[in-house]
Order: sequence, then C-alpha cells, then structure tokens
Amino acid sequence: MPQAFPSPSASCSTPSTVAGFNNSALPNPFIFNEGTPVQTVEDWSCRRAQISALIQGYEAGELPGPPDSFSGSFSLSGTRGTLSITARNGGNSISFSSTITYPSGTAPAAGWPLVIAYEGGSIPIPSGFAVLSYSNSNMAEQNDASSRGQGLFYELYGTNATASAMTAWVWGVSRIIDVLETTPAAKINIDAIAVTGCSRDGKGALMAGAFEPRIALTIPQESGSGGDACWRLSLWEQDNGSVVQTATEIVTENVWFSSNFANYVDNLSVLPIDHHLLAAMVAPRALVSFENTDFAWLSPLSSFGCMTAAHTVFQALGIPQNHGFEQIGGHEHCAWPANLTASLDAFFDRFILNETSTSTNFFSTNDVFYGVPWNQSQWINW
Ligand code: MCU
Repeated sequence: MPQAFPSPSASCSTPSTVAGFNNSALPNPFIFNEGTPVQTVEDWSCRRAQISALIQGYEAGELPGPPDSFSGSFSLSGTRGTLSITARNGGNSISFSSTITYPSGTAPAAGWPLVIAYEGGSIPIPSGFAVLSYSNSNMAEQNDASSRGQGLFYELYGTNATASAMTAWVWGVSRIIDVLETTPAAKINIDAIAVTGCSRDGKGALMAGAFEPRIALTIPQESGSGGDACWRLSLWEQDNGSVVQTATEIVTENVWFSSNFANYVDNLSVLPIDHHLLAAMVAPRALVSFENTDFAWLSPLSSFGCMTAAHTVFQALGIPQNHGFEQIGGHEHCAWPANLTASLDAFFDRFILNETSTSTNFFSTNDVFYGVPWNQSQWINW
C-alpha cells in the first residue's frame, strides 16, 4: 500500500460544517475545527479527516463507501484487457467496464504499475505501465448544469444523492481498485497506481487522489479553478481584472460540485476549506500538478498560490519532495510540453517505481499572472 495515515482516533470529531467560520485568507491547515493547534503527525490524521468531512459537506457531497456488493470479471485479448464491474446497492445494480492497455512482455512479479487515466488522459505515460482508461463521464455526466444526477452512479444511489459528479467519479475509481485487488488475472500492482486527467478531468483526478488512499501518485493537469486552484484566489484574480473561472461561474456551468456549494460561492469567507486543503489530503502520498500560463482563464495565480499553501503541509510532514508543481506556457490547453517530461517521469520513478534516489524537487512557476499581484503573506498566515 502507498504510505497512509492511521485512521483518526474515536475522539476525533468530523462535522460536515463549521458554524461561524469567517476568513477571507486561506484557512489554516494547522488549526482544528475547534481552534486548537495541529502539532503532531497523529494530529494531522484527525485534521485530515476533518477536512475530508468538510469538503464533502460544503462542495463535494457525500462520498459513499463500497456498495452492498460488487463483482468483477476480466478478459484479455493481446495487450488489451477489459475489466467489467457490476455493483449492487439497495435493490439497484449497475455495470461498467474499462479498457486496460498493457505493455507487451511478461508482467513484473508484483504486477504492472497502473495509470488510471480519466477519459484516457493527456500525459505521456512511460513504457512499462498499464493504462486504464476511465470513462468518468459515464459514471456521472458532465455536459452542463442539466447533468445533475445523471449517470451510472445515480442509477445506484438515486438522482437525489448529494455526491457531485467528481465525487461519483471517485467512487468509481475506488470500485475499480477494489476489483483489481481481487482479480489476480489483471496483474496490476495495487501499490503502484497513479491517477491523472486534464482540465475538468484534472479537477476529478485531484479529488480521486485526495479521497482514495490506495492511489500512490496523483497527477492533475491544467485543472484550474475547481482543481489545484483555490476559490478565494481565483476571486482575487477576477477582482484584479483577470477574467478567470470563479466558484460563482463554475457552479452554473456544470455539476462538478454539489448543489449545496452554490449556497457558498458568493460568500467564500465562510468556507472553512479551500483547495489547498483538498490537495493536502493527498499527503503523505505524492502529488504533482502541471499548469499552463498561456490562458488567463486557467487562473494561474490561483493555482500557484493554492499549491504553495498546500506545500506547507507536505513541508510540515517532512516530505516536501512528495509534492510538485510546474507552471509554464507555450502549449495548447491539455497538450503536453516536452520540457515537463523530466519532472513527470521523476515522479513516476520515485513514487511508482520506488526509485528512492530520484529527486522530485520540482516546484516552479514562470510567474505569468496577468498583472495580478501575489503577496504570499496576504493569503498564507500560518
Ligand atoms: C480547466 O478547464 C475546464 C474549465 O475549468 C471548465 O470550466 C471548462 O468548461 O472546461 C475546461 C475543460 O475541461 O477543457 C477541456
């Protein structure tokens, strides 16, 4: 298993809301809901559980655990595998399948490392990896605001389930891993799973890495607002004249977030969470996000500032090398720039292939923020 925290103790209280919260700056990762300081690694496991409950409570909706029952089957034709899953819950049942493309040759004894790629992904995958193409939009649709409650997940849990589309996608990823764990014929190394996606699917990949502890490496690409950007910082960009996607816009555009989130988008200060905390949930596992500064709408300051804030958690845990960020221009949205391949490969080498001597100290921006001022102490006051 990838490194993970022990479950928090029974005394850890994890409400889904915090009454009276008010902070225009980014919420402090190192203060519990109750206002007491987070001082130890054990404290962080409780704080992380609090953050998980709050993110579900305010913006993601409820992430269900495993369904009442599920079963899977696997077939292989050449280097192309098909993993089919049937899940049953409360009298309902759904089936979905994913294609796994395998390298040729004999599998390593532990099985192949795997990249779960939302809608196929848009990053170069090193040789020697299996790639599962995840039809997340089939699990929960993301056409526009009318997609609310549409997709396989809602056939199982009902159209009134509070889970947003991205949360439903996480549920599907978890079921895929459940079945891979119990399907030796698929020859996947469960300790060596990465997840990726670009843009809207990059937002989803970050959610999956945050909520599914069996994912060893999380790689959101150009996820922007609703992904590795923070709601408060995107609004700051907008207020400073850059036309970006804010929370107010995102909730009208699509169903990536819960219906409930719309109640907060015009009053962000009351949110006890922002996306630096979503990203921090990935720790101690690895996270590297890639951003594109050629497009103002991708809210480049917000992503940089938000990941800078998330980085403080990896630093506090003594694992800054587990969190990378690279932000450049010179390429189309979701087109991969070859000059980022070295840092991407370094993360695969270290966190999937266990090449522990590989350096993953990549955290940089080209500072193209479209004239919006970045003053770290204004946002990060811990
Ligand atoms: C990050 O890009 C997203 C964007 O945030 C959405 O608002 C937009 O509709 O879709 C973009 C995307 O997924 O482009 C492929």
